[in-house]
Amino acid sequence: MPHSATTGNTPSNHISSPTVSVVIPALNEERNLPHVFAKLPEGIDEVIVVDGGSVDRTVEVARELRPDVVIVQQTRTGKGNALACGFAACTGDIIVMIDADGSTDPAEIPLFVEQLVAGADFVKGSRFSKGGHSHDITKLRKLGNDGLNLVVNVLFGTRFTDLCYGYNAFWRRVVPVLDLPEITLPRPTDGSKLWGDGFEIETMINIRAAADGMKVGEVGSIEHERIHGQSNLNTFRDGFRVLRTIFSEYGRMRRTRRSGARRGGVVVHQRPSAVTPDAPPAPARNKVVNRAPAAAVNPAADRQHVAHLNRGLRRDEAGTRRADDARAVQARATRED
Ligand SMILES: Nc1nc2c(ncn2[C@@H]2O[C@H](COP(=O)(O)OP(=O)(O)OP(=O)(O)O)[C@@H](O)[C@H]2O)c(=O)[nH]1
Ligand SMILES: [Mg+2]
Repeated sequence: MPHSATTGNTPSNHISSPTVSVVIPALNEERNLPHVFAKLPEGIDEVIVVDGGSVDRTVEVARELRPDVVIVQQTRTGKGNALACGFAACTGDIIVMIDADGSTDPAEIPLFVEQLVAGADFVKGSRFSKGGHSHDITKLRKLGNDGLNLVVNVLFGTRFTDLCYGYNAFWRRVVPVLDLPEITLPRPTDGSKLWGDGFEIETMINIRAAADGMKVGEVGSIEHERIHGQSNLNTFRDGFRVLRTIFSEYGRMRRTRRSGARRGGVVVHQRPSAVTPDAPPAPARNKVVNRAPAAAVNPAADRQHVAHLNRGLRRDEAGTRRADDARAVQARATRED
């Protein structure tokens, strides 16, 4: 994955009718895909299903549901690697990442797109901000999520309300800034995962977006229970990986600042929610998300949504990310314990 493209730190995104790619990592989700695809809003330009070597009919079902679906086979294992492979295959202006298990509602995509069009670089779904809710999270995981969230907010000065939720959307030009593990690196022969290939990916992406000075917004999102099948996530093992990710990202941020790659302070002040009281009711959300008439998005109102978002780096600051930083990240791609 190239690391030299421009960052997402822009004062405004200047695209009112962006094309939208949806990336869906899937591991044995044949029974859930029909529910997910049925709720995709009209006007999505590209649907990319990243298969993790499913042993069921995930790939066939995806093709039956949507003949124009792009199927990507991931290069290693884990959700993180699946997402990196999916991002690399995207051609849309905007990338939305959702799950294949029915827990994330594709009908919410327009809310994310509207915030991006209004000027955000990166928009995070949140189950715990206004308009959000989870029908799925257990008390233990909520406790863990709250604790991890607090650690991040203290260390990075952010105001995330839901660190470990994987429903995000961002401009495609943000991808290189995320510095995800190179998809062409070989799969470890001992069966372990490269750092960033597992469920820590969501935390890594969220922190890097904020620490890089992007304008980060949050959208209230309702998480549903997985419809069929079992979770691939292990609360303690993956919770520990997330904690490790937080500290490793903190070190990364400090190294980057020391190296002078960024002159400004860390830019990290999100409001709990970017959803306003006059946000459209649920049925109205299911509208065309791209190539919408200009009137579908109220620029003035949406500016207010993002006015509170963290300050983006100036373009010249953003352009100073160094190649050696990218190499350092690769060098740190350590193996799973
Ligand atoms: N391609 C691919 N997809 C994966 C892999 N692991 C998980 N996924 C997909 O990633 C999404 C989220 O995985 P889940 O197992 O539901 O984990 P989760 O949503 O984080 O956790 P729960 O809240 O317990 O469901 C689903 O669409 C999975 O099919 C993987 O190794 N490869
Ligand atoms: Mg799930």
